Amino acid sequence: MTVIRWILGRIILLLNAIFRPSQRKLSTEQKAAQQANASNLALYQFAACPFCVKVRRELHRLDLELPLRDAKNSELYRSELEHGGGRIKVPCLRIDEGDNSTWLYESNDIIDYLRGRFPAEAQIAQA
Ligand SMILES: N[C@@H](CCC(=O)N[C@@H](CS)C(=O)NCC(=O)O)C(=O)O
Repeated sequence: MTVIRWILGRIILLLNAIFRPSQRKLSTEQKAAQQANASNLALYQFAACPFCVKVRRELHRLDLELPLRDAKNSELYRSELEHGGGRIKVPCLRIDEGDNSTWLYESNDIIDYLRGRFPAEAQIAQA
């Protein structure tokens, strides 16, 4: 079962690398503004988890770079996820606001949140 899961994970990574989604075009200023706006976000994830791949593909589409925290291989990030979010399940988007953190689970909810926070129109308006 572990071997099958490993093989499936590699296939997912390979397909993801071959079929990259198209990326929106941001100017240097737009990209810098977007990155500054995203400075309180981090994605806890596993490299070969299909739901994490789905979220990373959305990040690519949005041309948004977030810290990717490997909760499978890093004891620190696994522990942060477990104690901060309440369970080890990925993907999970950590949203820091002051001393508080919101831990957003579910790939579809994360994608909806990112699309709402980084809409194309807002990028153009900031230009
Ligand atoms: N419905 C969830 C499914 C997430 C899910 O099942 N993630 C798996 C990895 S692919 C997980 O975290 N499993 C817990 C574990 O392996 O410890 C989503 O869309 O995010």
